[in-house]
Amino acid sequence: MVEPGRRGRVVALLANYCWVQLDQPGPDDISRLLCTRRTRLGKSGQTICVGDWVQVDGIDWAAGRAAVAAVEPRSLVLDRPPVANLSTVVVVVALAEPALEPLQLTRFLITAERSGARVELVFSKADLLPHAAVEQWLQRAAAWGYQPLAVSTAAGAGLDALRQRLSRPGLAVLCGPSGVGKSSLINALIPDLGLRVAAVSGRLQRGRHTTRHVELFPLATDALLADTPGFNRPVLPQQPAELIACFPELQARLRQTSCQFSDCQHQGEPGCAVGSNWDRQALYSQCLQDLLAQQGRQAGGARVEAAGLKQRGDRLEPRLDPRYRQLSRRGRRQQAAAEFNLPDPED
Ligand SMILES: Nc1nc2c(ncn2[C@@H]2O[C@H](COP(=O)(O)OP(=O)(O)OP(=O)(O)O)[C@@H](O)[C@H]2O)c(=O)[nH]1
Ligand SMILES: [Mg+2]
Ligand SMILES: [Zn+2]
Repeated sequence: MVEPGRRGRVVALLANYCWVQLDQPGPDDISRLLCTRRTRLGKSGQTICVGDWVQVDGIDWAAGRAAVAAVEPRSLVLDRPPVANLSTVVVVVALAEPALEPLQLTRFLITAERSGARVELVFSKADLLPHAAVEQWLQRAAAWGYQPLAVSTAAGAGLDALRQRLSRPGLAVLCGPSGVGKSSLINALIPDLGLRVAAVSGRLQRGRHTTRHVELFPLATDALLADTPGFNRPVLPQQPAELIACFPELQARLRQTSCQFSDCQHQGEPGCAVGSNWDRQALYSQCLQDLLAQQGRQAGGARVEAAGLKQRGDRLEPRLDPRYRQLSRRGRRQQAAAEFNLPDPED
């Protein structure tokens, strides 16, 4: 008998395989299959992402294997960490160890806002700061337009409130720097999971990139949590308008009084409705500068490339035919990291 195809969701991605959790369990209650992907899919350029809804066929129940035959259209997508069909991004930053960097936090919030998903903000390791300092951060972030939570897995604080927020149906993706306690939080919310965690190290108490893959875990009925590898520097959008859309407090001001300049970058220019007396104004300006610098580099790079040249340090060199180009050691490291879905070694 030919086993008909089944629908499921990609819950983890390895180099050439993925784990698919089936909508309906099969014989012997098998609900998870290790799947390759049909070459046809690869040829059509269709990628597979954790969170994807897929059709699998060629099921071998005894071996627990199958192949992904089709990927359903995605609703929301988060680029980094790569997750499809999410409903919430939970930005997690530690109040200490590693120290909270407001610019880094803002970059994570921008990434979260850009995804179009609901955004939650969690301050972890609340046990490491005095109560008043924790309160101060909560109030600051509330003024930005968030309803932040302070949690501590060490003291068991704030976990019930977090569980409640994340238990609604959908997929919530925890993202943030390495070492802030994302895996620890998921361990605290889902007993017996036993995800690997590791102590922060060094003078700056940085994380050690313990989690290496995105993986989905069930928290409640229809509610999934994604653990992801930490990274340090989320990318910015390409255009100032996109950046402006990622600051809720700026949006709130613009809803009250629209700015008289249609292409205003709201940097506190005279006559700008937004003004400059808002908490994240300097952070916003920094992001805007970084974005414009990145635009400049891209434009410069495109001009250099069009001339068949490449930038090497401060010199321009003829570009080699890709067939003859040897990857630098750093290039090889980055390629290996990309293949195995590891964090960018440059982070
Ligand atoms: N003091 C304190 N330490 C915590 C808390 N939560 C986690 N930690 C510690 O922080 C360290 C890093 O935790 P992880 O859960 O591995 O951090 P992560 O965010 O998953 O890190 P990556 O997987 O590298 O992205 C571990 O030593 C944890 O024990 C907390 O609430 N308080
Ligand atoms: Mg982790
Ligand atoms: Zn303005």
